This record gives sequence, structure tokens and C-alpha cells, in this order.
Amino acid sequence: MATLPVDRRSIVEQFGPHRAEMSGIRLDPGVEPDRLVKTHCCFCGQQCGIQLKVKDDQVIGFEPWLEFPFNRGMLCPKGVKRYLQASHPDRLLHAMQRDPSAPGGFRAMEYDAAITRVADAIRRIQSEHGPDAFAVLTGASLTTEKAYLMGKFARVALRTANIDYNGRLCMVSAAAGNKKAFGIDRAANPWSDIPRAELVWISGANVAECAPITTDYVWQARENGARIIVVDPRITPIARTCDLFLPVKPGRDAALFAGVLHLMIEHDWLDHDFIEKHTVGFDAVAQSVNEWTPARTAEVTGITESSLRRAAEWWGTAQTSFLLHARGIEHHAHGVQNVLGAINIVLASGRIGRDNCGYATITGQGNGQGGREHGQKCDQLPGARDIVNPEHRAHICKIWGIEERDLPQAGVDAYEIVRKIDRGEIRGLLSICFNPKVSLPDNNFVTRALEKLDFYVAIDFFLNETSQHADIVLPGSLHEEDEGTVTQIEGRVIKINKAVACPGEARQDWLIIQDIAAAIGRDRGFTFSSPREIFDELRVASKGGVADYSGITYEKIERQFGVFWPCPSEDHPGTPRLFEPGSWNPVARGAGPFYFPDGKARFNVAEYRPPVEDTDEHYPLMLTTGRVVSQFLSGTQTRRIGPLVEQYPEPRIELHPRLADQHGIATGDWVTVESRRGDSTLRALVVTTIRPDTVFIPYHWAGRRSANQLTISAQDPISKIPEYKACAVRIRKADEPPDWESQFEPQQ
Ligand SMILES: Nc1nc2c(c(=O)[nH]1)N[C@H]1C(S)=C(S)[C@@H](COP(=O)(O)OP(=O)(O)OC[C@H]3O[C@@H](n4cnc5c(=O)[nH]c(N)nc54)[C@H](O)[C@@H]3O)O[C@H]1N2
Ligand SMILES: Nc1nc2c(c(=O)[nH]1)N[C@H]1C(S)=C(S)[C@@H](COP(=O)(O)OP(=O)(O)OC[C@H]3O[C@@H](n4cnc5c(=O)[nH]c(N)nc54)[C@H](O)[C@@H]3O)O[C@H]1N2
Ligand code: SF4
Ligand SMILES: [Mo]
Repeated sequence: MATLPVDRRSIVEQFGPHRAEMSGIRLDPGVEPDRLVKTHCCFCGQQCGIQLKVKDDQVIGFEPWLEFPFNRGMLCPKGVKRYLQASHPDRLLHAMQRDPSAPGGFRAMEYDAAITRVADAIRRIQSEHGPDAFAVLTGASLTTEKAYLMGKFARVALRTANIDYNGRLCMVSAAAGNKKAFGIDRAANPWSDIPRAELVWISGANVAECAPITTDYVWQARENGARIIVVDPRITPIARTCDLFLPVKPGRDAALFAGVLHLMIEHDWLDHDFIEKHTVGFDAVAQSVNEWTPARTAEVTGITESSLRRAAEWWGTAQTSFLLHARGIEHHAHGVQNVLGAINIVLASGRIGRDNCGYATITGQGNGQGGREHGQKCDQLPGARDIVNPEHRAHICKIWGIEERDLPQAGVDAYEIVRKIDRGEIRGLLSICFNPKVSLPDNNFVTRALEKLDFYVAIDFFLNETSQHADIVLPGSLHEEDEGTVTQIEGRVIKINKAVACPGEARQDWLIIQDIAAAIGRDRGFTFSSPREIFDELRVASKGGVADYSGITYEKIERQFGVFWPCPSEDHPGTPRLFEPGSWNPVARGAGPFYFPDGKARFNVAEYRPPVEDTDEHYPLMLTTGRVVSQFLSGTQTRRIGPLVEQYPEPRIELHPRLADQHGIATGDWVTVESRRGDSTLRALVVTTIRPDTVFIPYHWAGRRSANQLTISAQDPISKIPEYKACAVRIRKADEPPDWESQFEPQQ
């Protein structure tokens, strides 16, 4: 019987009260587990280490895992409650088929019969309409092994070009910007570079609610004397403790970064040596920011000239710094331009690739990083290779044992898959780990499209809102029911360990995929007997690519508390900090630190454009959307966890007292919000922490409570990310509560 390794007192003594509280330590001496399994949280990209308490093949609780270096035992409210999913009454235990006459619209069926129906539908649709008429939507909460398998399954077993993933809604603007500027898409630095930075700049990231453990790194920096700058239309919890808050109007970050660079040039706060030796393209960018005078920048961004000047001076004159951003600047139809603007001020400062000087986007989903590297994106092959590059294609075809002509070309992005469904060009869909009916913008359109499918199969452990449209639902696996790797926020590959078996007839996701491959007679290449075998193939496939995992093994991960990629050989320790002189780089081969043949980073002109749908007299307010700490993404998982629902039971619309007064609205009143695409009636939360011209709604709820009834499906032309963070709306005090209020029973 394992002894419990810590008690509350020792944590308080070791880490101080705030961390002990974040750990949510809840010692329950009455229940002795049979085992403790070291693994990671199933939710956000930080992937906190956690130990699951297991008794009688059930997860009954958790213990902090103090040794795991990233979070050292700390957890947020979601991590603390995640274990309540496994025994939830809604957990799918059988394959299900749609049957309108059955309670809930579905009835259980034999697993084998379900697989046969899926295989028949794939064969029929593909023979009638061609291979690309069957599409696949996947997710970045999957382990990297599963993400790799899904990319291979779509191209090799289904022979369809049309696979894309929910990271399209999340990481792609940052990925595209990083690839354009650095040639590689990964946090440039480990988080251990944050505490000693003199200045931490945070743009569009609600760090305390969405990356709670990162707060601790920022606070350590503050304790060491750092200044903190936060850019957000809302005074988020991290902004309450910052030194300079810039209340940007939604959708104006490219203008802000241009204004900062303008002042850096004017005052010669530049690292000329770095710019000269390690970059190209500075002159064109300098030229492009010429017009961004402080006056013009202030007018466009809504930030005062004096705050702008102060921010530029602090950034320009710092010796060390760390710039972080997240979806606040990325979820825009010009998200890539915003990211390039951020990178330009980093490159101009020369503060990257060395101690305490860093830059990163804050990865969102659990495997937001690993999930975007190994081929589940519509234009990508394993190792962060490009599907249109002949050499990359040849390399992967050899490993997959197929002819190059049989490997499909690039497919379309996730939203375009939905548009193709709407147009009848895609007739069949397999989705795994994605809930597009809730999470895609303008989701009334998505719902109409889903109803047009000839056949839809979903793989999940809960029946999410999108699966309600499925013909067949296959019962997949929870995090704790499988093993594999994920790559967390810093680029560190870590190991998820299996704690319990799948209940009922649920199966591990990768086995379900292989069952389908076998049933359509394409099991060649899909006979793996464990995630380890998949990982070993992935290692070989990634070799020589930018995201090189070839030197990473499960054992090495356990030994080192994770391995940072790139890691090109088993005797290579991995690469915590990118762009250091002399670090391994297969593209530059010694020419310089960045991932281009000349080893130099690229300045890119970052154009400012206003949001696609700006405010006007009919829709005078900007709506921006995002998250709250106790809910996760489309809410499928966290809306089922009672204590998390209690913390934030329903979406509320945040608005400023001045705006509220104009409409006679007080906190708790019902407010109807309308955009050109839909409306929703929600309760008001009147707060002084938001711009008076902006309203905010968290998006974790479905149906009439969903923020995505209102959002716009405009996308960035390069990354194809949707513009979740800016659309025009109007509000009015509602005459009566919405229908859903009386029907609403929290799912617990
Ligand atoms: N609790 C919780 N944590 C999560 C998640 C979750 O669902 N719940 N999801 C995970 C995932 S997948 C992701 S992607 C991350 C997201 O993490 P974040 O990006 O930090 O979260 P968001 O709430 O989407 O948006 C961040 C901030 O952007 C601000 N913002 C809106 N418009 C603009 C703008 O135009 N400019 C600027 N500068 N800021 C703007 C919003 O006010 C908000 O405070 O969180 C991860 N962690
Ligand atoms: N308005 C608005 N909309 C947004 C955003 C926003 O800020 N505003 N943010 C966007 C962002 S950043 C993101 S990441 C997306 C997320 O959007 P989605 O990916 O649609 O949201 P999830 O809730 O993660 O849906 C994933 C589904 O996968 C299941 N699942 C989780 N893990 C596994 C697994 O290991 N195996 C299987 N088989 N299933 C699994 C869950 O039960 C859930 O049903 O939403 C986007 N939508
Ligand atoms: S949700 Fe994120 S911050 Fe919270 S415990 Fe899980 S990994 Fe850590
Ligand atoms: Mo995300």
C-alpha cells in the first residue's frame, strides 16, 4: 500500500500558502489508494504533473507531484477535479446508434456491428463521390501518438486529403507567424527564463485563468523586481498586479506593436549588432512603421500616448525580457499580422536565444504543441513537414510504404470542411476529440451543415453536442485510460501514463481507428500493438524534420522529467532553449541560430487592418469572447463536473457600468446580445474591468447560451484561424428570461 507522500503542512512550508492553495491539497486520510500513478492533467497546454490515486481500477482522487519541475505540485481548479470524469454517469460505455425513438436519441449497439456500419459507409461514400468526400476532424487534446495515427489514417487508409484539427481554432496564427519569422514553431524558451527577466510583456493572454501556473512564473519575476506590461481590453486578474496596463481596443494589436517599434527606432532602442548579424528584412519593416506615430497609434488602439511611450521605453531599454501572447492577439482575421508585429519588437530588441531573454505563444490545448507537429493539419506531414514539398513527401511515403502518387495533396481547413459539407462536396465525416457545433464561429451555420451529412461517426467518451448529429458514436478513451506522449507549452515532450482500464466496451482511441482501418480492408500500417510502437514509428518519421523527436524515448522522458524537442539522437539531451549559438539546427547547419538556410530570422512587415466587422451605428459595440478559469473549451468535460459548474454555472455578459447605465442594466439582469448572425439572452455581469465600448462572453456553453451564435466566420487568410475576438453587436435589456432558463439543469 502506497504511503501518501505529502501533507498540507509540508507543502505550505515548502512553497508558501498561495502555492499550497493552488495545489488544492485535499487530504482524505479515510481512503487509501492501491496505487499512485504519475501522469499529467488532461486539460490545458501547461500539462501539470499530477499523481492519480487509484483504487480498485478507479481513479478516486489525486496527489500533487512535487518533483515535476514545471508546476512543482501546483494545480488549478480544473486539474484538481478532472478525476471526477471517469465515474460520471454520462461516460459512454457502448457504441451508440442514432435512433430518434430512443430516449436521448441514441441506443446502444454491438461494437463490432458499429465498426461494420462505419466501414460500409466509408466504402459507399468514397466509391460514389471519391475519396475526398469523406473528411476527418481531429483534436489537440489527443496524445501525439494518436495525432500522428490520425494523419496517417486519413491519408493512407482513407486516402482523403481532407483532415484538419481543432488547433485550427487555436494555435495556427502563432504557428504561421513563428514559421515565417524563425522557421520553427515552438516556444523559443523554457519557462525557467521568465523569473529572471527584467520585463514581462503579456499581450492578449488571460494568464491567471487560462494558464494559471504561468502566473507563478510571472509573479516570481515580479518578486525579482521585473516590470509587467499587460495588453488586453479587460483588466484580467494578472493585469490587476501589473505595472502598466494597456487597454487595447479589440483587433488593434498590430497597430500597437508598430507604434512601439516606431518609438524604438526614433530613440534608437535597437540591438543593431543582433539585427545586422542575425536577421534580414529590418529596413522594410522600419519603413512600414514610419506612419505609426504615437498620435496615430493612440487613436487606433485606444491606448493613451503617454502609456504607449512608457511601454516602448520600458521595452526598448530593458536588458532582459520575456514576451508572451495568446489567443487575444491570435484569434483575428489578421492574427498572423499581430503575431509578426510582436516578433518584430522582440527581434529589434535582440532579446531572444539567450538566458532570461525569451518569447513564446502560450499554447492552449493539452497537446496544442505536439498536436500541431505530426501531420493532423491539412497541409502537414510528420516532423512539421509540408505536404506540398516533394522531398518531405518522399521521406514520409518511404516510411509509410506507399507510392508518392497515392499520398493526397493538401486538404482544406476545418471551417472549409464544414463549408464543403454544406455544399454537398463532403458527404461523410469522422470526428474525434472535437466539438465544432459549439466551438466554431457562426455555429447556427455549422448545425445546418451537420444535418446534411450522409454519414457521421464521432469518437468521444461523452456524447458532446456535435455527436448528437452522428449516426454512430464510438466510445473512446479518457486520458487516464491510455498511455502516450504530449508536448507541453514549453516544447517539453512528457509522458501520459495509464492509470485504469477503459470501462464497459470503451476502447482506446488508437485501437478504434485501427479497427476501422481493418474493416475497410486497409490494415497495412495500422497493426500497432501499443502507443510505444506508434511512437517509435513517429520518431523515425520525424527524423530530419524540424520537429525532430528521433532521440526521444519513453524511458528518457521519465528519466529527465520530459525532453525538449528537437532531439536528434538518443545521446542528445534535447533543446530547452532555441536559437542559442551552436545548438542543433538541421536547416541552417551551422550558418546561424534560426531555422532558415542562412541561419537568420526574418522581420516581416506586419500590416494593420481593422476587424472584418467593425462597429457601426447599427451594431455599436465590439464583442470579444474567451474563457473563465473553471470551464474548459466547449465545456463537454467541465460542464459535467459539479464543483466546476458551481464556480461558474452559466455564461454571463461582461459590460462596463457606463454602458450598463445607458441601457438601465444591473448585474443579474437579462441582456439580449445581437449580432448579424444570431442573438442570445444572458445574465449581465457589470464590471469596471472592461472597456466601455466592448462586451465579453465566455464561450464554454452550447445551444442558446453559446457565444458562437454571434461570432463571425471570417478567417485569417494565412492561418485560417477564425476571428473569435472581434465582431460587432448591440445589446438591450431583455423583456423576459430566455427559454433555456426554465429548461436549464446543470449537467453534473
Ligand atoms: N480555464 C481555462 N483555461 C484554458 C482553456 C479554457 O477553456 N479554460 N483553454 C485552453 C486553450 S485551448 C487556450 S487556446 C488558452 C487560451 O488562453 P487565453 O488566450 O489567455 O484566453 P482567452 O480568454 O481566449 O483570451 C485571452 C484574452 O484576450 C483578450 N482579448 C480579446 N480581444 C483582444 C485583442 O484584440 N487584443 C488583445 N491584446 N487582447 C484581447 C481577452 O479579454 C482575454 O482576456 O487557454 C487554455 N487554458
Ligand atoms: N467564441 C469562441 N470560440 C472558440 C474560442 C474562443 O476563444 N471563443 N476558442 C477556440 C479554441 S482556442 C479552441 S482550442 C477550440 C476548442 O474547441 P473543441 O475542440 O471543439 O472543444 P473541446 O471541448 O476540446 O472538444 C473536444 C471534444 O473532445 C473530447 N475529448 C477530449 N479528449 C479526448 C481524447 O483523448 N479522446 C477522445 N476520443 N475525445 C476526447 C471531449 O470530450 C470533447 O467532446 O474552441 C475554439 N472556439
Ligand atoms: S488545467 Fe492547466 S493549469 Fe490547470 S491543472 Fe490542468 S494543466 Fe495545470
Ligand atoms: Mo485553444
